[in-house]
Amino acid sequence: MAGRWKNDLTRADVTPHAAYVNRRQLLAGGTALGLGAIAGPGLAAADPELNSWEEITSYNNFYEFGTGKDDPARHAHKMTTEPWSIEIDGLVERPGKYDFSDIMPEMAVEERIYRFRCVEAWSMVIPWNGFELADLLNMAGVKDGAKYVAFQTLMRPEEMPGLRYPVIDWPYVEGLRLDEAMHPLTIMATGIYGKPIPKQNGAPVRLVVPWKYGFKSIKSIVKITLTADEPPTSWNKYSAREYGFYSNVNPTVNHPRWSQAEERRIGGGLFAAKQPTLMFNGYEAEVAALYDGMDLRKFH
Ligand SMILES: Nc1nc2c(c(=O)[nH]1)N[C@H]1C(S)=C(S)[C@@H](COP(=O)(O)O)O[C@H]1N2
Ligand SMILES: [Mo]
Repeated sequence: MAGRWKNDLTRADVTPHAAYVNRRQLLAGGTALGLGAIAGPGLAAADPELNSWEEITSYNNFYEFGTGKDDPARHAHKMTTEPWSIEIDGLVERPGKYDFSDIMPEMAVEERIYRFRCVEAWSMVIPWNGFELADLLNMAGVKDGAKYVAFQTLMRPEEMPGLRYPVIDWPYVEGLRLDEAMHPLTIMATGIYGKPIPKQNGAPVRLVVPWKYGFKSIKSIVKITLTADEPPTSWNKYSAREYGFYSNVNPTVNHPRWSQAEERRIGGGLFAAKQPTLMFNGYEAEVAALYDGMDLRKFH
């Protein structure tokens, strides 16, 4: 299984406009963290299982722009993303407002081809560009006593028509345990297919945690707070029974209203068979140790 996935997810060549600092790819199974699967340019044709630019940028969840899958693509252009800053505060050595244009030169941007699994049981394979969240947190300096990381999305009603509807308690907030945040698979994505990340996907910078359900991967981040206690998260506040703080992809723990055993791959076509959902979305070898001894049903 690991071998199959490795091959499926390796895109042997990149689009011509792509320029990467380096092209480490972190895939499920068999690939050593950080070292493996450096695909040289010009090896083979594009992997057919990679979702297309069109699919990735036209079927979205970004409720600040509306709850329809096409609302983000229709409305996100209204969001101003320049200038952009991220306030980093709480238990850090160097709190402050970090300008995005000052952060970027300090970060090593690389391509990460990840499976992406929404809690609604659809999935994609996305070639992100981004940097490790750990590098950003280390830039701010994590203080002893910090155990969690809280994230917040931009809340600007003039530019975000979905904020008129109290679907969730705005602003959108998310959180990770510090060890999850520091894990090398956890990235801040700034691009897709070597291009700047489109606004509907969370420009200019959004979280991507590939072993968790998609809603953990909070978009258009303006604030990061290091805390001692577990921070509130939007979907957990909405319904704690349905959406836990952890929300690790787990085919054996169903959503109260639907099964999580299988998923529909976007772009697979109307009659395509659903595919089995993988434990930790296929990243079990890399992340299972984070949850040693935890009851994954209780901490869902
Ligand atoms: N701020 C914010 N972040 C968000 C969401 C949202 O509505 N608002 N939706 C989440 C959900 S449910 C999913 S599945 C992913 C979708 O990311 P994508 O549109 O890039 O595929 O973003 C997540 N991050
Ligand atoms: Mo989602």
